[in-house]
Amino acid sequence: MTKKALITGVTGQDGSYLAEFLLAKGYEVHGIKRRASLFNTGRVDHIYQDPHVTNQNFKLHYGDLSDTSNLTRIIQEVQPDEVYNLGAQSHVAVSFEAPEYTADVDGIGTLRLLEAIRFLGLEKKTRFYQASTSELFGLVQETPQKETTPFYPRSPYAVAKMYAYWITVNYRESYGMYACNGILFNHESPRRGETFVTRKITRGLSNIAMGLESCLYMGNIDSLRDWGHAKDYVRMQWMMLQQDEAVDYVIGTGVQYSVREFITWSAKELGIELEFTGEGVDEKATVKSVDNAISPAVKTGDVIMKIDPRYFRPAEVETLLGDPTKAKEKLGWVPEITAQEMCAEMVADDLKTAKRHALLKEHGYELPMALEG
Ligand code: NDP
Ligand code: GDR
Repeated sequence: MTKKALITGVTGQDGSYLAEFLLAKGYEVHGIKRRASLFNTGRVDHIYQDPHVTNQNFKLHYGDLSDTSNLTRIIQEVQPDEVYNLGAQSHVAVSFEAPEYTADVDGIGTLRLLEAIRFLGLEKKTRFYQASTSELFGLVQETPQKETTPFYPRSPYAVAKMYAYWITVNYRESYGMYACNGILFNHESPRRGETFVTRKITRGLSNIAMGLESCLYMGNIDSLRDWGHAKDYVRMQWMMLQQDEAVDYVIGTGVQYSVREFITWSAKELGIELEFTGEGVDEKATVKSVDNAISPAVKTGDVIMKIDPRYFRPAEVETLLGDPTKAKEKLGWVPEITAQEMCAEMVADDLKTAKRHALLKEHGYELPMALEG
């Protein structure tokens, strides 16, 4: 029997990689996409199947995590073996701007899915994966963080995800559902949203290399993160639903770097050596040397990174470092791609786009250059 999976957030970074992964495993994959005034399926367009010409095994449904009846109807229609709840307002800084919406979608949205599964009598059939997060650890109580580390959320996003975490545990314990949390540390890729820090850096510096922008404005570059590759992490999401019993796992690499280091690596990939001077809001990065074959628009002495306090958060998570020992020992999961390899892949991809845009600009076409972070 072909297994059926339903993915919320299929148009996002993880959703797109997970859909590819499950299709390759022979699943029939259903995804929930939001109605938007512009196309928002860029990350899954390459796996789109025209219902008029194929026997579809990848199907998209309009829906929203804020809409109970919609979610219930989709689950009833699909009768999924596995539900992956990846949909969320996933930007921590934005959650301070839209706390109520974030609570509704990220917190109550999870309850809506679990309740739909229960209401439809699918609690013994449908396995449930919840996209939990290292942000739960927030103001860290122990380093490195593992499954037993106490939570201390520091943003409306993290507080909403904490509700989602516990309601998932509660439905497992109350109704015997196979429901589990992957507590995932930051993971990135060329498909990462443009306003998350890694992609903001790789895209911004690539644009600077090609003369499309002149300076990257950053927030707290002292921040420390445990960065992995999204491809490694979606494999683990699937593995977590294939066990004899539902168990929560921390997924990280066990290695930590600063945002400043990520800037340094990205610049190096572009043939640029940087010097950081100044402190706090006065810190800046100046070009010490440059290989103009890679970055034709950059000169020695250019200041290409400055701090802009508007990117500081009302409450910051300064440091996160995962201890994935349990996942390694019990599931045999190990990340295959290092943060540096991932950074190189992201820069290569963004540089390709920047070159294309530079060519368009040279020929008189206007480009949208929004760089909010
Ligand atoms: P993205 O922001 O790339 O994707 C989020 C997805 O959720 C998008 O498809 C988005 O749709 C969808 N979405 C947003 N709001 C709603 C809504 N109201 N109803 C239905 N769908 C909605 O996130 P990632 O792929 O990076 O992350 C996947 C999940 O994992 C998220 O829940 C995130 O919070 C969590 N997580 C992510 C980590 C990371 O480092 N990437 C680490 C730990 C947890 P649209 O495309 O239309 O915007
Ligand atoms: P995070 O990711 O908040 O950890 O949440 P993000 O990449 O946004 O920030 C990481 C760290 O970098 C600092 N930072 C900046 N961040 C952004 N976005 N823009 C900037 O200009 C900037 N300058 C410095 C931040 O302050 C922060 O400390 C991500 C999301 O994917 C969540 O959904 C997920 O749950 C967690 O990772 C694990």
